[in-house]
Amino acid sequence: MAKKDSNKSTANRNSKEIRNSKSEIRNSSLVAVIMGSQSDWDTMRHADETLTKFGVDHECRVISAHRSPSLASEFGSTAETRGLEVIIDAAGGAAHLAGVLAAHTTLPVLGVPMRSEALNGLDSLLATVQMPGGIPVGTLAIGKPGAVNAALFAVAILANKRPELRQKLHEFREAQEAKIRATEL
Ligand code: RP5
Repeated sequence: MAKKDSNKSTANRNSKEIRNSKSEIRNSSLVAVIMGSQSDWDTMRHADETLTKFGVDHECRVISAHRSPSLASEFGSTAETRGLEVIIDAAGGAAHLAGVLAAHTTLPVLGVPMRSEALNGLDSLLATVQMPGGIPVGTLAIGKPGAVNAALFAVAILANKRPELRQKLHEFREAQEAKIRATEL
């Protein structure tokens, strides 16, 4: 079981458990990026890259609400005690993964609807966003923008108690603005 280390001033926690595999379960992760299928990775790697850019310890895993229901239940039920603080969930089609994980944890769950073949992601969007009252899922945009914004939202949540992350968010916004101001057509 993860022991929370409130004395750390950075988002990175030194941990013996850290190795290279993205899907390894780590006791140091603050954010979990979960997706329903490996086919979601091409989109969700943008969440991974954004979290890496901000230096946030995280793990990326495939867990399916319908293909591996007991794993989804186990992951959601143990997320809080493992020390995770935010869960990002991506799924496509009848996208119930975020809702299922949210049902098992009180941690903030951010849903990213995947672009689908049949309905171009509208099915995923509605399935993720239309949670009945009582179990919230914060739903982002379909596809890559949603993946990036879910990671930024996770950073913003973590930044409430981590001034160094707040500073990085300010710098990120400033860099974006500078780029727009410098744009010549
Ligand atoms: C969902 O079904 C996944 O999240 C994915 O977006 C979609 C299709 O999965 P695959 O058939 O490509 O594995 O569960």
